[in-house]
Amino acid sequence: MKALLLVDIQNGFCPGGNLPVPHGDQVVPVANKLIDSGKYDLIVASQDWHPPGHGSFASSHPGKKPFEMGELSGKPQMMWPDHCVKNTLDAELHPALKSEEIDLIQQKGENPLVDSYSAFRDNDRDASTGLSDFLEDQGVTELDVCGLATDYCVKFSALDALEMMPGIKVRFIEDASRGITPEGVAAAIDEMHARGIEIIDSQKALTG
Ligand code: VGL
Ligand code: ZN
Repeated sequence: MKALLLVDIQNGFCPGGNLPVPHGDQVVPVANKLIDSGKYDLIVASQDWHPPGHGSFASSHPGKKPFEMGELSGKPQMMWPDHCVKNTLDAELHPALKSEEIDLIQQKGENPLVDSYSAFRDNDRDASTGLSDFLEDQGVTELDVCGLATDYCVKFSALDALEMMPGIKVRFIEDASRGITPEGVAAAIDEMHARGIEIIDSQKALTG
């Protein structure tokens, strides 16, 4: 069983959103091609889904500005702009994404006291979302991962997939992903590659 994981392709991470990833919307047509390809038995998407006043928001920490480091529950935490507040337009999947074809939407980031970059578990590696159990129950042995943002949620999701589902083959689809900073993207790709994730482009995913 082969699955596609579309990470956080939400308005909030696209131009015009509250935490825009440069050219984030450019992943949408590529993701749609992958969705329509017939190559995947299962398509899942993650959705960053924060309560108002989430502890990862700079606005929840007096004196802190977005993109500074701060602390959350005693641990270092990047201070983000308010983003992807649940039940707002910012948190909705991009309207052009073919979401009718998505089999499961995994929400994450609801606990105000811990951030959750990965679709599989929170940043403390404590609470599992249940996505790894779901994929294992479905018999998934190959997982292609792409979306937003390469240097945060995509990277942590891909690494957790590898770690939490022993034996699974994980590939990262580079041109179906965008990151927050170029240095962050380069480091994320190096780290994924070093851990055994194959770095591919969508052409390979569609044909190979
Ligand atoms: C993300 C920062 C904060 C992401 C989510 O989807 O990469 N980044 N929340
Ligand atoms: Zn978030």
